[in-house]
Formats: sequence, C-alpha cells, structure tokens
Amino acid sequence: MPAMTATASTPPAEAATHCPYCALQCAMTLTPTPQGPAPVRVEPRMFPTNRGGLCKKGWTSAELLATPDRLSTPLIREAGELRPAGWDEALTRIVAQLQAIRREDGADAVAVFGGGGLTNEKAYQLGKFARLALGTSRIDYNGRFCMASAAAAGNRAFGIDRGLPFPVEDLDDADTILLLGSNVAATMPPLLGHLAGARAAGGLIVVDPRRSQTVQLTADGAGVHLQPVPGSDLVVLLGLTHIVLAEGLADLEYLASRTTGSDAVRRSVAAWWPERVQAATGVPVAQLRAVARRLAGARGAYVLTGRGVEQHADGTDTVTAAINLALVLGLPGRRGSGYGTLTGQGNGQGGREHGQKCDQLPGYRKIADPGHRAAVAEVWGVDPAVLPGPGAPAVQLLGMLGAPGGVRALLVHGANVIVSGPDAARTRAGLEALDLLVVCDFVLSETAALADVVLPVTQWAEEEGTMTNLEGRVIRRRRALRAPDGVRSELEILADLAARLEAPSVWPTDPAVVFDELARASAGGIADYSGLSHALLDAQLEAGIAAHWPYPAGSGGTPRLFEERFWHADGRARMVAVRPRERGTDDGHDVASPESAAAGRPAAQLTLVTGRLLEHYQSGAQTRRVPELADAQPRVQAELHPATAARLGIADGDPVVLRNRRGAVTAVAQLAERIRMDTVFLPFHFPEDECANLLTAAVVDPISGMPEFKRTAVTVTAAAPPLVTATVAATVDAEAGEAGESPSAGLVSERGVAA
Ligand SMILES: Nc1nc2c(c(=O)[nH]1)N[C@H]1C(S)=C(S)[C@@H](COP(=O)(O)OP(=O)(O)OC[C@H]3O[C@@H](n4cnc5c(=O)[nH]c(N)nc54)[C@H](O)[C@@H]3O)O[C@H]1N2
Ligand SMILES: Nc1nc2c(c(=O)[nH]1)N[C@H]1C(S)=C(S)[C@@H](COP(=O)(O)OP(=O)(O)OC[C@H]3O[C@@H](n4cnc5c(=O)[nH]c(N)nc54)[C@H](O)[C@@H]3O)O[C@H]1N2
Ligand code: SF4
Ligand SMILES: [Mo]
Repeated sequence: MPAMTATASTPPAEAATHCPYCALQCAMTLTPTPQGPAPVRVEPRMFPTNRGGLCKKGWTSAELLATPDRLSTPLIREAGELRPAGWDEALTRIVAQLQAIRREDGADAVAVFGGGGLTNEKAYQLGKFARLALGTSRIDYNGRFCMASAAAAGNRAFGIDRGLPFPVEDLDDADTILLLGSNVAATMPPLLGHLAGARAAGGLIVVDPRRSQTVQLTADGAGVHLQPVPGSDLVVLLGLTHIVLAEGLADLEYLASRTTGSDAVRRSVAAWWPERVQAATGVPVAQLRAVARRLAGARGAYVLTGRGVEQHADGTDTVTAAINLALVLGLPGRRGSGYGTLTGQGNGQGGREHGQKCDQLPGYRKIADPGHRAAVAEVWGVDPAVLPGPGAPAVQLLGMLGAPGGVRALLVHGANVIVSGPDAARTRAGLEALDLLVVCDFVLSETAALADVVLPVTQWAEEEGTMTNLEGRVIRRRRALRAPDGVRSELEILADLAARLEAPSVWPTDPAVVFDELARASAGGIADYSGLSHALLDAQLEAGIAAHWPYPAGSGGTPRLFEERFWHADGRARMVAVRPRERGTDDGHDVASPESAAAGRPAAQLTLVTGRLLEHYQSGAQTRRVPELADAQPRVQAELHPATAARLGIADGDPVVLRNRRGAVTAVAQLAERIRMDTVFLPFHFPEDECANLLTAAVVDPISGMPEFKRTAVTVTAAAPPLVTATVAATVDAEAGEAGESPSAGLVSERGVAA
C-alpha cells in the first residue's frame, strides 16, 4: 500500500492492523461497514502474541470511532467555556501565547507531556518538536508512570531496556514462570496462552497481595501464590536469592563468565534468611524454599515483573532484585529461560525509545552525551548547541505547573493526567494555574475539559504508523477509514505549529517519511531502527517475519538479545546489591507490615493498592465511552476483605469513603476474600470523586521518577447512605483536609474502632 497521510486519499477495503490499547498489540483485521453500529468490523487475526484471540476491549474497540461525543473541531476557552473554533484561529492563539510566554520567561516556561500510546512516528516528532520548535528541555510522558522503574533497572543491569528480550512464544515451553505483580488475566488475557505450559507443569508462581484473576490460575496444583504485604517484594526477592545461594543452587559458572558484582549481591542477601523474610513479608518459609528450588530445578524458567512491584518508591531496586535472582539462576540469555518486564501501553516500548523522555534523544540516546547530541543534530540539520539539556521527569514536571519559575504553558498529547497522575488535587491545581493548556485528543477527556485549547486528532483506525510491542517487535498500524472532517493527525498539527514558530529542520506529515527520518536518527543508537521502513515492515508481515530491534540496516533484527552478550561495554550483566530502604511515615507508607499492624495502627487504616479491571483501559477516557464496557463496570468499587468490612461495619454494596490527607474517594464496597485483611483495592479508571489518584502521593522512586501508585495509607469508613449525601460529605471533608484539618477525622476512627 502506498504511504499516505492520515487524512488524505481513499482507505483500502480492509486493513491488517493491531488493537489500539495495550502492549500485547493483538492483531486484527478491520473491514469498513458503512451500515454497521461501528464504522469498521473487528476480526482477530493470527499473530504470535494473541494467536487469534482478543479481549473484550479489543472486540469493542471500533465503537469509539463513532462515539457520539467524538471531537471534530478545535475548541477554544472563552469566558470560561469551551466553544468550537476553526483550525487557524486555534493555532494562531496557541502560537501567539507560546511566543509571548517564551519572550517573558524563556523556553522552559513551555512544557510538553506525551504518551506511550502514540505511534513511534508521533512520539519521535513530539520529542523533536519540543527540542527544536519550542526549544524546551521540559518534555516527559506518561510512561514515567508505567515503565520507568523497569527501564531504569534494565538499563542498569543489562545496558539496554527492551521489555521482553525474547519473543513471547519462548514462554510457551517454560515449566516455571515467576510472575511478580502482574494480573495478566485481566490486563493481557490472550497472553495466558503463553503461560499454559508452565501451568500444566504446576509451575506458575504468582506474587500478588491479592488473589487476582491471575492468581486463581494457580489453583488445583497449577502453581503457587505468594501473598506478601504490599510493597515487600524486594525482601521476598532477597530471600529467594539467599536460599538459592545458601542451598548451592546458583549457576556459579554463569555468574563467573557473564556477570559482574555477584560477590556484593551475595553479601547483601546474607542477612535475609528465610525466617526473617517471613516475618517481614508474611510469606511462609516453606513456600520461599519451595519456590527457590522449583526455579533452580526448572527445565526452562522465566522471571517476569509487572506494575505491582514496579510502581513503588523502591521500584527500580525491586526490579533489580528480580534481575539479580534471575542472574544467580543463570536465566537471562539462556535459550528457553530469561527475565523480562511486561510493557503496558500500546506503544509503551517504542514510546520510551524515541525522545519523549526528558533525558533522551531518538534511538534511546542520551541528551546529555555530546556524541549522541551531535549524531541527532546532524540528522535534524541543526547545530548541536541548539538542543536543550535534560528536563524534569513527569511527576516533577507536573509539580512545576504554575509554580514561580516553573511552567506556564503545557501541551498534552496522549495522556489524561488529571485522572492518571498521582495526587490528583495537586495536578488539578497545577493545570488550573497554567496560562495555557493545550490538549490533543479525540474525546473530551477530563484533562481536555480543563484546557484552553483542545485540538481533535485521528484515531488508530484512521492513521498509518508503527508501534513497538512488548517484545520489541516493530509492527504496522494501518488505516482502514477516512478520519471525520475537521480532524487532523498529530503529525499535521506539529508541522503546522513548527512552521508558525519558524522552527529549523523539516516537518513531514507522511508517517512513512517521518519513520525514515526516525530510522536515520536512531542509527547507531541502542534502539536502532535504521534497517526498517514501512515498506519493509509490510513485506515482512506478508512473509511472516518479525522485526525485533535492534535492526541496523541489513541485519534482519534481533529476536533474542542476550544469547551472546549483554549491552555493557564488557558484555557482562551488572549485578547491583540492593536493600530495603527506611521509609518516612509522612504519607503513612509504612502502615501495612505485620509489625505495624501489631503495634496497633488505627482500626480503619488500610493500605490502598490500585490497579486495573479487565473492562477499562487506563484513565477510562476511551473505555468509559464504550457502552458494553461501561455497563459492565459503571463505577468504582473498593475491594475489601469480608472480615475487615465486618470490623468496620461495612456490608457488600455499601457506599464507603476512602480518605487520607490528600483527598477522599467515594466507592461501592465489594467484599471479596481474595484481598488481604490489611489492604483495600481500587481501580484507577474513574474520574472526579471516584478517582483513586485523589489518594495516591506524588512520592517517587529516586532513580526512575516512578510514582508510588501501589501503596498508600487510607482510612475506610462506611459513608452514610444514600450515596448522594456521602458524596457531598466526602467533598467537604476533602476540602477541609486540604486546609490541614479534617473535621470528621475523629469520627472516622471512632467509627472504625467502635465497629
Ligand atoms: N484491562 C486493562 N488492561 C491493561 C491496562 C488497563 O488499563 N486495563 N493497561 C495496560 C498498561 S499501560 C499496563 S502498565 C498494564 C499493567 O498490567 P498489570 O501490571 O497486570 O496491572 P495492575 O493491575 O496495575 O497491577 C497488577 C497487580 O499488581 C498487584 N499489586 C499491587 N501492589 C503490589 C505489590 O506491592 N506487590 C505485588 N507483588 N503485587 C502488587 C495488584 O494487586 C494487581 O493484581 O496493563 C495493560 N493492560
Ligand atoms: N493509581 C494509579 N494510577 C496509575 C496507574 C496505576 O496502576 N494506579 N497506572 C499508570 C500507568 S501504568 C499508566 S500507563 C498511566 C496511563 O494513564 P493515561 O496517561 O491517563 O492513559 P490513557 O487513559 O490511555 O490516556 C490517554 C489519553 O490520550 C488519548 N489518546 C489516545 N491515543 C492518542 C493519540 O494518538 N494522540 C492523542 N493526542 N491522544 C490520544 C485518549 O483518548 C486518552 O484521553 O496511568 C498511570 N496511573
Ligand atoms: S489484550 Fe491488549 S491488545 Fe489484546 S485485545 Fe486486549 S487490549 Fe487489545
Ligand atoms: Mo502502563
């Protein structure tokens, strides 16, 4: 198929493309159905990741294309209200304000927030736009909420960050898989097919404080569930590594020939004997020993991590501990074994390679490295001196909004930060303090609703491009439909803005041409795409060949990364000794350990864990607009253990309020024995007073900048029915709490104690 811009020319009769949502990038064929309920029919296609399967979200994905509230014209805020406007008026207003702000406060007063759902072409162009057209260092993206800790740990240990360093089908033959903090049964259902071998062999080991849907797959001898205190995975991993070394199960020859640093790791785990680990994590000694022996005795074993262990203030160190365990077992690089992290967003992998990260240039290059700057500047046709230096990671960036010397204008592409960022009240205050908020989206997300200018963009089925899936495999997104009148592709918007801002370099709008430039800019970098093009990817697809990066010109790609060597100069993996850190009590992060429970914390205080439901995607901006999904999960439910609920006087279906000093969330209690008694679970897919991130803190991992989404102290109380009253009360309390005092705080704990 000839290359074309998103909005031009006639689409084909059917398009072989991939799902718009998660990183599994299930393959689907779209056929236009002018008379149907959705404008295209979705049919799953055979592909190694999904093997002809789709989850509910994939099946219903086409419905959003024709959602009644699809944006089809720019919107401009006037007298407090958003009103329709023409493109020229909208872009003129944006450019005038950007120029004024830059003149007054410098280029860094303008910031950009990107997304891991953007195609490689858009992510690349956005990074280039920030550095060349805006001249700002301040660009970061929502992948900081997602893959940052795993990426930092992977780079530190292996010298490269590719989520799965092997094709996903390699998992099929493993008899043992240690899955830490991932609920794939809800978050990537077709991936379960690849875990079937381990299940059949009785070797699926899931580490999760909840009995999640994935944990339930370990029942009846199919595997093991380790149920640690939330946030104690680092200690579990130190304990497992201790046992492997102490029982003589380590692969010493591998450690000697393929790693550095194993002595320091050996010393650092020496003090984590099994009984001590049991006391700190709640995981029984017998289980720890059985798991360590099972991993060591496996024919093929994998260690995989997900957000449950990564979204913590010590996420990088926890992933490092998981990698260390894999290394002492000699797994990475051994055919049929390995370590990997399960990337989340559709282009969560490619989105973290091409320059949306604050310290990064295309090809996973470093913006602070003079050689890397020179290489990219040459492709862009500019003097390296014009490239700004490193900016600030997402949570810090959101903290600069509206602050003195901070950010006055923000451009958002592919994120709904008011729902998905930690400490939503802080994010809201920042967004409201901006002089200019510009949001590109295809629906009026909660963040777009706060914008000064909203620009309507194309959706997945209306555009050409590439995505890089969780295996580092570059795949084609293909256009099946003409975009509605009035909608533009982000490449067109960036090109128009760049021209108006008189930016240097060229700003093509054809995705195939942008990809060619990306390929050149990545040449010689770690994430090297220089041998790829849209045409080659299309031909490979026809031929059934996979394009895993690095893919230098003439190479044929790299499905398995570590068989020969790791990516550090000496070819070895670096083992880094990590240990649990002391945590402050400021945000009550240390509330849920067996010790603190015994020490008598307030009866109503629980650890909030947040995560996902099968039916909704991320901030819910997309899936809450799909009737079948919204009907299945219309509002937020708080998962509570029945014994905890009984103690707090809460019955199934009761309205409850979760509260801490940052805010309050109103939810419906859902009693389930699958959760620990000291823990409450909320999905983060809902907005306003149902938004889980009203409670989470803007506390980050010091290495990765990843926020601590998975461990927050809250009190849980029954809200006085009916729900309407409770909602109002919660809002009042939240406001009072922000002022430093919560009038009902006493009442809350009294009720908790009394119940
Ligand atoms: N349906 C659906 N699928 C999705 C998404 C979605 O929003 N909805 N989003 C996509 C994206 S971007 C991502 S990143 C992935 C995320 O995919 P997952 O990582 O599977 O998702 P989560 O639900 O965030 O977290 C997984 C599990 O971690 C557990 N957990 C919480 N705290 C801890 C802890 O301290 N230790 C351990 N061991 N486990 C803990 C939770 O109980 C939960 O069951 O999903 C992708 N797929
Ligand atoms: N409490 C808590 N919070 C979390 C998490 C958690 O587990 N717990 N998980 C975190 C994780 S892992 C992630 S990945 C983040 C994700 O959180 P968000 O950044 O909020 O992700 P989405 O809801 O996917 O938001 C994407 C927005 O961009 C729009 N969009 C989609 N494609 C495009 C495009 O091509 N261009 C443009 N301009 N817009 C587009 C969508 O309509 C939507 O409004 O949330 C994080 N927040
Ligand atoms: S598992 Fe992910 S990629 Fe596959 S259909 Fe579901 S949301 Fe889409
Ligand atoms: Mo994510």
